[in-house]
Amino acid sequence: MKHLDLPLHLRGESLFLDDLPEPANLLHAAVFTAPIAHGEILSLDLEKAQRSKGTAGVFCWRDIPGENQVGGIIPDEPLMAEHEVSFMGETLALAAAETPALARLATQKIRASFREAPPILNPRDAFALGRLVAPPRTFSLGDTDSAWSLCDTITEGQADSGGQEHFYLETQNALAIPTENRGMKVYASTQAPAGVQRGVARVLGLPLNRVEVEVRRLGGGFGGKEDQATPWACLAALAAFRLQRPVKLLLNRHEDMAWTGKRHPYSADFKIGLTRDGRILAYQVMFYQNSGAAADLSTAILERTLFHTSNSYYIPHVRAAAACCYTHLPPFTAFRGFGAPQAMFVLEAAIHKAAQAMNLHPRIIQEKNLLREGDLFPYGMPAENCRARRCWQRADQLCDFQRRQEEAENFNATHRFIKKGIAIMPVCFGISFTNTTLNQAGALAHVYTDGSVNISSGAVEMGQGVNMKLRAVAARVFNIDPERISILPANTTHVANSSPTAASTGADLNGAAVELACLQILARLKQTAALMMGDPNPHSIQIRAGRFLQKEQDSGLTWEKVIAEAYKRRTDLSAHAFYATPGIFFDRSIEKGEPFAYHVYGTALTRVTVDCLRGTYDVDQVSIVHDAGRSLHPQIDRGQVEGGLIQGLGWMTMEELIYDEQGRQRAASAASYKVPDLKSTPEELHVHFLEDGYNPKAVMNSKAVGEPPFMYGIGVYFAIAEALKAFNPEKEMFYNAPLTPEKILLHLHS
Ligand code: MTE
Ligand code: LUZ
Ligand code: MOS
Repeated sequence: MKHLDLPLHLRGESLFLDDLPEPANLLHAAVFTAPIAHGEILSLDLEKAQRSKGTAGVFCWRDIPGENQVGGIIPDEPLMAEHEVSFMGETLALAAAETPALARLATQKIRASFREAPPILNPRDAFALGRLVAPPRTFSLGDTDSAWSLCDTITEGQADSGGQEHFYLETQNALAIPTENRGMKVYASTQAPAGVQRGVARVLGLPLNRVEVEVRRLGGGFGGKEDQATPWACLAALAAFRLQRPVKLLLNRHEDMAWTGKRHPYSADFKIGLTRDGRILAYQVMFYQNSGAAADLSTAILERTLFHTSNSYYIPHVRAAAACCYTHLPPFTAFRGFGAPQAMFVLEAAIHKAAQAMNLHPRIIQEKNLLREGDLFPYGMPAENCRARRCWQRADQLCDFQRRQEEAENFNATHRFIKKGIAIMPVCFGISFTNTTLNQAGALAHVYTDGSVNISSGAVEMGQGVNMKLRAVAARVFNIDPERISILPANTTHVANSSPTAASTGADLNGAAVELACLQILARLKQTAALMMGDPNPHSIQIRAGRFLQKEQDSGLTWEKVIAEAYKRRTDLSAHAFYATPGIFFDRSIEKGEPFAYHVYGTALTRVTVDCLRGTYDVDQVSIVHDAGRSLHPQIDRGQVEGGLIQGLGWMTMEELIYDEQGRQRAASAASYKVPDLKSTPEELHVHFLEDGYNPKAVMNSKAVGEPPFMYGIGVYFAIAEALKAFNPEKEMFYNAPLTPEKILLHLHS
């Protein structure tokens, strides 16, 4: 099946928010943000700005008619700072003017004074000061304390991972248009249309039915627009509401990089205990999450960290604790993997360190401890339909891990400054929002009298291909050409109360709702066809390639003919349906339950070459065996696996957020923040989908694919670590991502 959106993208014809025709009377907004990370606001003078050329209005928190609050889970985040600044880049005021340049000029005329206070930037410092977003949480399985005495090797250490800029191509932006009777229509670049609707309603003091939010598509979200598109939409809506004129707000790249939230940096302490033959008996870990200055999604992300403490492994005794720590940095937020990559990095570091102590290749330990059917996760859920070992074995079959390791060792024996390393990275990722409530979706299908079909859902297309997948679902139910089906923009007036498109569940949840909606219409069409055939039993009727069959015989009735007849007989050719993932639950009072519909599994082999004089490296090969179930669209899934891997290896090796002591992000431009490019792509990149995958827990036996492949990138860190070990076997490895060439050089030669 072709990916029908691609020709539009390739020709540059796909419409993004900034491409929409601009309404008459449009104003452009710009914001004035805090130049310090922490302190008291002594004064804020908007007067000169208000008189600035072409400026229609300048606003601060006092101009908010509703609540000055955008915190989604915890109400700790003002839309605009009132008396205190808690991160550099926090919005203090907003100007609306005739052009974007004039709006920025107006903000430059705003004067503010502060009583500065020292910022806290490190989560461990914050923890020591008791600056917690919520009480720490602990997941445990077995009896970790008594397990240590049964271990032959116990290894302790620290593992830290840095944040990550989303670097979506389309920066944060929104267009707000006042509607009659003081309502508001907002075009937003958000993964959460209903979240923006709630945010705007809250800030403007309006009921939800007076706020309409529409999203055509995003130029990338990656989690950065799950929560953090809302404030920008609220700011545009605030100015539009006050001035009763359309207002557009578009951040430039530097503003977006400097002011918006990123992946959470984590620091962790671990302790791991193994038997002599490599079985992991006990694992203890404490995660310090750098949450930034407001909760945002931090508590949900921390929860997913805990759920993925043991990744793809069965560990009988686990104690994992974690805390969200407030610092004076822009609130960190969702990013592909949502806290799970941070957890998996720590466990791989622990395994790597233990392997070094035991003089084994980590893969020996990894393989020995892979999950088996029925094994318990630390939250008490058994692994069902477990593919951990199958993916590993298939990858081993395809790549021959032993031979790859020997090749690297042979090479290393004859090369002094160039070293090779291999690593295997197994991944197991739980699918469902961990907040059970969010696992619901609605869909609305219309069949028109010419046989074409429109589908609405809450799903947001952000490049991950969910629209094409929804078309595939509808096309399969109706058995018609997907070209006859269109997916409408997500709109809060078509499908209400939608969850964000996130947690990799976009196709699962919305696809299931679309299937149910289409099935309702199909049942009515079969009934009509039965009447037309004079057959009292619509169950004997099938539809194939746009034709109705009766007991496998072509009836001569086409899709169009039956629709025309159904319309004539006054049959409803529209349907709304609703899907809620069955069977999931979680009890936070005991931290046990079955929060996920199922898990996604996979294994990646990584080979790297490190130049130990220069500290530079090449990723020679990544070979992935991934379980995509019965894919709704294999081409899209391949793109997701490849893209996820590359984004993951960028996080692990080159993307570095650098904050100075004042809390300023020093790498807030494309020139100073390094993201992977074509040259970072492995020379050899193989994606192999596990055979005979099926998955009764998701629509049409498919599997979610969006986030899990990100974590294959972790393998690159440990492949490099193996190469470094070959160069200097005595030196103890450090676990502090990203593993940049600078860090490699310092490690090797200091
Ligand atoms: N792929 C592209 N091209 N662009 C994106 O923004 N976001 C990722 C992933 N793949 C993203 C992407 C994230 S963080 C998630 S949660 C899923 O897509 C969301 O889409 P899905 O649930 O429909 O898979
Ligand atoms: N968002 C969310 C997510 O609200 N809950 C989740 O469990 C989740 N998981 C991954 C990505 N986004
Ligand atoms: Mo993805 S982090 O769930 O938007």
